[in-house]
Amino acid sequence: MRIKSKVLIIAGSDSSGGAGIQSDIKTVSALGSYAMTAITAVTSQNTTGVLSIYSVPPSEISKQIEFTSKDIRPDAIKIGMLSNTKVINTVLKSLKKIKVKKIIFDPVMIAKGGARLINKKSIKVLREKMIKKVTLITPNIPEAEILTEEKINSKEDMIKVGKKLLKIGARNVLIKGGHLNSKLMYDILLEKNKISVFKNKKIKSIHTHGTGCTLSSAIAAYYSCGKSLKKSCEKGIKYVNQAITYAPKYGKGYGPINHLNSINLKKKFR
Ligand code: PXL
Repeated sequence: MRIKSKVLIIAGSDSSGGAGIQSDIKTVSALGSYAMTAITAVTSQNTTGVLSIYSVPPSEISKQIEFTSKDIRPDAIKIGMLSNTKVINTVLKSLKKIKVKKIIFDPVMIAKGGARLINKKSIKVLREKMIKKVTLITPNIPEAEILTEEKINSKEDMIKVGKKLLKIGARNVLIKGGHLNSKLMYDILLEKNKISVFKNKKIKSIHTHGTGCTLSSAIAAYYSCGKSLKKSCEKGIKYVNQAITYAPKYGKGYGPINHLNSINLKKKFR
């Protein structure tokens, strides 16, 4: 297979392999692109929860981003876990230097089991700085609520809050509807003058660890290849839905999804 594009992932490591940078690398690779990384934090966790978080020193984060990109220029960047204000400001500074245009930011806040992945002070910096510097933000409902200090109880509320995010500076917003109490899944993309609603059947499963990370990486991979933002979201959602459907059911808690679902191994490699 010819490699389609290059994606730099700036995110935290999940030792259990289902979320974080591990899921990002698998996703980008499974969709045919080349994955590079800048690790922002190292978490020790399994499917039942997060045991500990170690934040990588900011100077090491900027070196990973800048030194790597200077040699192999990313076509797009995916950003995940940024655990504190120093890390956020460091990443912003490096992004300014490397000048990559296509950036997908997943404003990661809380892990599936409830552990905080970002401190409270950082929310303000995300809201006032970070969301303005990226092409797309992909909050789930709780994250969108925290960023806007609004409540979301319906599809209409998702649109209202999405509009508010645009108003406070986000360029494009994909609000993921998985937390809404409804039979169908609504993921809503708000671009400048266009709203797209992606409607899908909700897949009942507890094996959904890392779905957010995976989706934003899939979007970054598609977008890096030249697909439109809307097409990238549509295809990214399909990829995640398949990955949930074929989850391997590992672990005693919220298990991983199947990132490799898109791959067909050649006979000689089986
Ligand atoms: O799903 C959000 C997320 C992001 N990054 C890391 C994580 C998780 C969830 O567990 O571990 C490193």
